[in-house]
Amino acid sequence: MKPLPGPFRPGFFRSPLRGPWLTSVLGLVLLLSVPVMFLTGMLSYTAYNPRIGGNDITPDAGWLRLVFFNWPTHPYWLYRFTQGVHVTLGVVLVPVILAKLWSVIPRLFEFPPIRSVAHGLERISLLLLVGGAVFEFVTGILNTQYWYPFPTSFYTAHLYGAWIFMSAFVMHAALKFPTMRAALKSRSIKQELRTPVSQTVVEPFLEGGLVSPDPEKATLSRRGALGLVASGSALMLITAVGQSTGGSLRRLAFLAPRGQSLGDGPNDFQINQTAADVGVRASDTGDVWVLEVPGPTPLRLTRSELMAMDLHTSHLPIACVEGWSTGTQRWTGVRLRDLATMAGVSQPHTVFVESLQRGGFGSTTLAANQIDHPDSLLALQVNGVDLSLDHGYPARIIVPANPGVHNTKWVRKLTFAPGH
Ligand SMILES: Nc1nc2c(c(=O)[nH]1)N[C@H]1C(S)=C(S)[C@@H](COP(=O)(O)O)O[C@H]1N2
Ligand SMILES: [Mo]
Repeated sequence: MKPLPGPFRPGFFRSPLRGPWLTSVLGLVLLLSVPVMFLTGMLSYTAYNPRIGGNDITPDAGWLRLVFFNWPTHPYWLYRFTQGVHVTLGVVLVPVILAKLWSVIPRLFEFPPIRSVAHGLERISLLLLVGGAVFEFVTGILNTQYWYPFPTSFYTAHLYGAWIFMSAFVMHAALKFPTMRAALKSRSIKQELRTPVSQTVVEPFLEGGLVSPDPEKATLSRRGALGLVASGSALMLITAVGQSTGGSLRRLAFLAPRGQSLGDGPNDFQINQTAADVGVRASDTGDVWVLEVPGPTPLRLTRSELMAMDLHTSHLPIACVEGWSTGTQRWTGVRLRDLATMAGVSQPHTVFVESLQRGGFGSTTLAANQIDHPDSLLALQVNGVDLSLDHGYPARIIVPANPGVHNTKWVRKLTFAPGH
């Protein structure tokens, strides 16, 4: 028989580091972190409160959204935290995923590709595992970079992809757990982290295993390989995390498109979409603007009438689904619950918020707990001055723990639905 071509030939991949131990160390990191990605990702769907109004961004997904409760308003930094973890951890795991794929690449070229029914099923599950992982990381990172080259809704694609990835992940983890345990016990990590390249030897060869039948001499120790992955992840961490945490790390967040500071003025913090981006004209926000609040006592309030009302100040961040946060700003405005009372709606069930912007993110529905919170405002000012047009002048929503996208800018109408 002719020898198999290229990578299909056993012995084509010759790294002496490749073997069950290294794969298992990387596998353990993913075993601990991928469930955190899944949990924080699912919480993001809950945070949109899809059960009320038109908030559902993944219609038809049914129970796949795993939404069991309305999103809380305490602690006020909740969404900043869960979404910051989701996006930052996602970026930090990229080097680990790449290393894990490198460590098992000979498997891709197994020959014959399918040896039995059981082997065929295992190969399909690996296709879903690797395909699912690559799909989730690629779509997630493209989304944080505001680049949408995919034909369908990001939210729907990322949600369905997550289920495919997680199903294959759970199966893979269960099947490989004994192998991983045995491999991790086969050498001590402490010892391995002390072994220089000159003493780095290949793991015992097993027919059909990951170890090369024809290994080269080591040019890198396992310590070096793990160090390379860890430094890659550390680099990703420091160039991403500042977009959520703020502080001095923010200046380093150069991988984050909305991450870095924009200046020191009261309105100088991140803007997601400017008024011009979404077609809101300054002329619609001047003297012609009134806030409409239908109800038993319908209200039509000018901006100066709103400014003359009982004003309240809240210290809250805006936290976007893309992972960045503006940090805490000082917002001043009228409490949503006061507006409901004035319009004659007691204990409102929801409020439908409409913006001068038609379509896009121009409307949202807030839940009863969000309306009731004393820090939930129709904000008129930020950091002691009027909102800038790009931050939502004449008035915008700000609610504790709310995903940024539901803090609607350029509000023109609030419709409170009576409770039961
Ligand atoms: N009307 C309207 N409101 C909006 C948006 C929008 O596009 N249109 N963007 C939302 C999103 S996605 C975020 S993260 C926040 C950002 O607020 P900022 O631009 O003031 O930082 O505004 C929200 N409010
Ligand atoms: Mo956002």
